[in-house]
Formats: sequence, structure tokens, C-alpha cells
Amino acid sequence: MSRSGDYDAVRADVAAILKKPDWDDGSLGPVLVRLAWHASGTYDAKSRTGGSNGATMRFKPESTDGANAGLEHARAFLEPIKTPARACLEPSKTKHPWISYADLWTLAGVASIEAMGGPKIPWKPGRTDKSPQTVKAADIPPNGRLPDASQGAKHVRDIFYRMGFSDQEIVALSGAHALGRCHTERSGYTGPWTYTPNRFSNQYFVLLTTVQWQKKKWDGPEQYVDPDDELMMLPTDMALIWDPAFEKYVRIYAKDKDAFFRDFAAAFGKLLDLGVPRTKI
Ligand code: DDH
Repeated sequence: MSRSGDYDAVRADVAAILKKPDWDDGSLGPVLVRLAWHASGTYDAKSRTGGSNGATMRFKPESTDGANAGLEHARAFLEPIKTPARACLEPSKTKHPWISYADLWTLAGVASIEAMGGPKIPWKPGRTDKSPQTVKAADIPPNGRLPDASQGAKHVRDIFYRMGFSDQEIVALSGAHALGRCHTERSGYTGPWTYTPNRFSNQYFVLLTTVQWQKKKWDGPEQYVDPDDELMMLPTDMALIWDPAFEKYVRIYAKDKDAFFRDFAAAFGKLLDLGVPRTKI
């Protein structure tokens, strides 16, 4: 068992489980980043509810929110880092039982981004978990707080302004779609955004601004594809180049990888900290 508070040991264990040849493009990184984001992206600044603190995605209705489909796998992949199945038989095999799920899920996102070549993300521990025995319905954010990919710029702003983000931060955060892919059985959409879905990069912006995106011809939901039908964009991704205020930042990040890395790190760190009680010094 690691020493309580040894977050570097947790980071190292997360990095060690990422490679998984039979999962998607061979890495758990993208789905772990999505877990960190969805755990945090329920925050409502006005009512100060939602957010990563509490790790409430373990409970209904958040656990069964359609937007979180597939994240049960991400949570299960992290479980052995906190409590291996055999730990009850062999307590010495327990790895990091002292870490809260809320800290583990957010730290796993941070560690994954760094392991996939992304920037160092500011992250602080201190999140606590709601207990399954005493959690109240009011502690769990309702469904519908995460973005709906079929909508446009107004919806994207409604969702992210609710959390307290600016247009520039919205665009920076959206660059996480350099990673991973869509799965028909989870969201209804299909395909990766970039040719390098396990590599954190500014490729999402480069592709958004250079490819001739066209509506995919299929029976599924409206999505956009490149002429070879290998890559994809969601309607909410396209909104970032259709809306002039968003487009300005898309073009900046397409040209300037360092600016994207810097702004993404700040915005992602802010996202993971929304609603986490911090004592001001
Ligand atoms: Fe996303 N995202 N996302 N996303 N997202 C999906 C996958 C991934 C939206 C919809 C989808 C962010 C913003 C938005 C990641 C990170 C981030 C999928 C596919 C949909 C749909 C799910 C599936 O089928 O498995 C929408 C809409 C928005 C929006 O802003 C309007 C943000 C801000 C992040 C972030 O991390 C900061 C990642 C990573 C994935 C890939 C997951 C995987 O399993 O691969």
C-alpha cells in the first residue's frame, strides 16, 4: 500500500494501465480524460451544485445519464488502483485506498493527458466522496447538464457559460477531441476526430480549418466526415468554425500549438476544480 497522499504513485499506476491493445486505438487515455471531464462538467455556478467533488457519477441518475454511456468502463478500469478485487483477501495488495474516487478520476484524466504528450495540468487533491449510505438526491446533479452534440453554438455557450467559462476557454477545452473516438453503441456517432487519437495535439483545430467537411451519408445522427470518411466532427464541433467568435480561437490554436497547450492546461485545470471547496489563504 502506498503512503497516504502519494499522488505521484497514483499517477504512475494510471500511466502503467493506459496501454491496452484490445481497447479502441490501444489506449485507455481518451476514455479516462472523458471521465474526468464528465465528472466535472455538471457544475452549475449559480446554484454551486455538480462538479467533480463527491464522485456522484457512482449514483443514479448521473450514472445512467445517456451522456455518460461507456464511462462505467472508465470507472471500472480505475477501480484496481484504489481497491483491487483481491485486496479483501490480501490487504497488502491494496494500492491506494486512501485516495477519494473524485480525486482519482480527475487525477487519472490529468495523468492521461500528460502521458499522451499533452501539457502539465494544474491539479490539486482535496475532493471527498459522497457516501452511498448517506448521499441525498439533491447531492447528485440531474441529467441534461452535459452538452448535446446535435446542437449548435448557442447550446454550447449555455452549457459552458453555466460553468463559468469564456468563449476562448470553450474552444481550448474542445481541443480535447484530438483524443479518442465516438462509438455508435454509446453516443450514436462514429469515428475519431484525428489520425492520432492517442496523442494530445492541436490536430483537432488543424483539421477543423483545413478539411472539406461534409455531412456523412448514413442512417445515423447528423455528423460530418472528411472526403475519405475516415475522420469525423460532431455538429457541436462544426459550430466552432461556423460561429465567428469561436472560429477566431480555432484559427489561433490551429497555428499555435503552444498557445493551445497553455490555454488548455489552464482551462482543464479550472474545469476539474469547479465546485471543489478550497480554503482561501
Ligand atoms: Fe467530448 N465527446 N464532447 N469532450 N470527448 C465524445 C468523446 C470524447 C462532446 C460530445 C462527445 C468535450 C466536449 C464535448 C472527450 C473530451 C471532451 C463523444 C463520443 C461525444 C458524443 C462518445 C462515445 O461515443 O464514446 C460535446 C457535445 C462537447 C461539447 O463541448 C459541446 C470536452 C470539453 C472534453 C474534455 O476533455 C475537456 C474525449 C477525450 C472523448 C473520447 C472518449 C473515448 O472514449 O475515446
